[in-house]
Amino acid sequence: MLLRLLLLLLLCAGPRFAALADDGYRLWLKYDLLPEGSARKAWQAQAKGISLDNNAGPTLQTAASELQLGLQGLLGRPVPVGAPGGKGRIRLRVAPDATLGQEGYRISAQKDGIEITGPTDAAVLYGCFALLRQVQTGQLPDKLSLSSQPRIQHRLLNHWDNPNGTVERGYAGSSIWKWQELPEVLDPRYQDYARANASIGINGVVLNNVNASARYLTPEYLRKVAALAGVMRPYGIRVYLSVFWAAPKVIGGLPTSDPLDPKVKQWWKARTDEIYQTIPDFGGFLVKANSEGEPGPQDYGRNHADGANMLAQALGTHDGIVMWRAFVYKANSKGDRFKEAYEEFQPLDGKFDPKVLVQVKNGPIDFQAREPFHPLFGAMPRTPLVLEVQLTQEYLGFATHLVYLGPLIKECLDSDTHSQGPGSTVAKVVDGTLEKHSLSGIAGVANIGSDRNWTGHPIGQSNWYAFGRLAWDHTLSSASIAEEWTRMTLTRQPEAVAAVTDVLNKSRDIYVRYTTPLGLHHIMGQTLHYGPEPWLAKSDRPDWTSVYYHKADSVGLGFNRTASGSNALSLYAPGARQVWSNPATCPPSYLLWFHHVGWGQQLSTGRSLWDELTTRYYTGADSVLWMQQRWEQVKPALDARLHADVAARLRIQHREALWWRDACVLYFQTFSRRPIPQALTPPTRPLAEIKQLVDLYQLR
Ligand code: BDP
Repeated sequence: MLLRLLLLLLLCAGPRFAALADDGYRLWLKYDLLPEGSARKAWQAQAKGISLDNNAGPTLQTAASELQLGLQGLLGRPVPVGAPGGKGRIRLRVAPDATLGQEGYRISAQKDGIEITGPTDAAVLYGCFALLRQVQTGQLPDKLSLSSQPRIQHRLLNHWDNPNGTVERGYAGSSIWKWQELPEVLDPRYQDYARANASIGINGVVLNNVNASARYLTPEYLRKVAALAGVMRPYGIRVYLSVFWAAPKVIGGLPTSDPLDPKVKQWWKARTDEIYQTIPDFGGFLVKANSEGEPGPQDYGRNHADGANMLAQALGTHDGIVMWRAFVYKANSKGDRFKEAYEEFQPLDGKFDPKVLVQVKNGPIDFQAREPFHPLFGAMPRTPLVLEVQLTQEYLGFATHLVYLGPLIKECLDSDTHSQGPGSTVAKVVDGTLEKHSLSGIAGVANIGSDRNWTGHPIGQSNWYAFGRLAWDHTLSSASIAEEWTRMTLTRQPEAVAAVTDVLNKSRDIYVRYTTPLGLHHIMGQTLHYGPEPWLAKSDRPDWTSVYYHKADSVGLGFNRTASGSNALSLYAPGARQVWSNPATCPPSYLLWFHHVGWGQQLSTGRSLWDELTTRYYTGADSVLWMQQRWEQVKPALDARLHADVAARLRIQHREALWWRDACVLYFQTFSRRPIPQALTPPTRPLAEIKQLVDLYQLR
């Protein structure tokens, strides 16, 4: 009796993520006991055990143990693995199925139990996590019939982690990779990281920063990378490396890194062969070249295709890919940074090796809170394009502002490039269906660090989650993902689920309102990219200033990208261009991206530009108070510690929303010379005082 009680206690205490009450470590894989009731009973009857083939490989065994772990926690009972079939058992079976691709799964209720099948071990693993999701979100097992396959082939996290443990633009502690301890010490966290990724379908991880160190290609580091690959492998995850273009010079002792030099080619070929000897399922390379001071093929008069193709040839018959980033721009005060990646890459369409994908950020500038979709989408039909989004909130308030990114990612995926007529969405470009590519990919710049809760802001976890779910299936709605995540991670209480998802769904628009309404962009604090600095006029490069982007003057505000301005609009297909080209019909949220609008100009909202701008700054900041109130309402339904943590961060968020509001309203007022609309209370502090705040943050 005592033993049984102990066992039950252990099961209910939760699975492998042994943790304090709720410190966020368990992410969405919490598996706390379901409340007593019909759902728990029904699942208990269906999940008396798990059976699988005797000769199951590591991934299938992992699938079974993950399913066991989850079900035992959720159902509060032992769920043995491996016992023979029988009624009420869950069967895992690998079986060919041409309709499911490589990674798709099918879950079906059979007469004697549930069956999870798929053409590969990884597919069954995804099916197990999908079944757990059903149980966690309160679905019932009867008439269970589910099947799903990923729409995008390579679903990757990009870590911007450095060998010394720092994370570029990381706000959740230091890197989770402990290079100095590898390969001997395998922090248990690596496995927990792998399971979290597998649970949402992420199948690849670029371990290191795009501003890469050459040392990752040394034998010493490859052994460390191999150790991590060993942890990821049973979870269907392959590892990739960002490479430093000048590695042949820096660690190879060659006089050049020219991609057409035979010795350089040979060097990369030898390195690549060595990598595959150490890591047979290595995924491939990510490259940032000739961008922001990084070396690249242009240093030798070659172009991006020359560089990418040389690496693709080095991969040879190995099963790997090259992801070559299109994030490039030169400092040219007269030009428009918006157009630069397009101008460099579009002419190279059709010139890349079949193993190369070009990786393009969601928007043309740099991960701003709202950007129009990047004009390269739809403009390179002969090249598979990887969509890169940023989960770490570099320009979105770090780990202090609550911003759920589902709507941002979705907005980009759903954008219509019109490249092949209406309906040519970014999603269809990226998943390869529009332009008939068999290779496809999507990448999220990770927001993960060594903080106990992984993401610093507890709600940041939802961005990791949403990225994975959308990478798997971009037709899911961001709202349904927010709800699913909330139920799995925070609470099962229906009103609280509704309130939290309401906050999540509106949070991105609120952030845009109090920082960069109406299509303003890149007016944040220099270098650190935190807080407002719209007055920034001097920097190492003109396109790192704010005035370059907002162009405020006595006439109005905004960047004229029409034919009378930089003409960046001409990069879009006519259908897409049309939406934005007329200031009278351009959606207000994109207005200042494309037009210099007079302060007194009446907008479609009925207000003048100045009144609309100020109103949005004010309502944005006020909406943070609304978020706080909504958050207060859910207090009884949430873990107290987690609730308090988010509440405290919301207080910072409100203070800083006021900072943004006052800074921008007062600064732009020096150009508009108009009064703050009567319904709003003017800021009480002078602009000079606010400017000092920025200095404080930037530690200058
Ligand atoms: C910018 C970041 C910089 C990155 C760069 C990139 O500020 O740290 O290295 O993007 O994506 O947003 O390469």
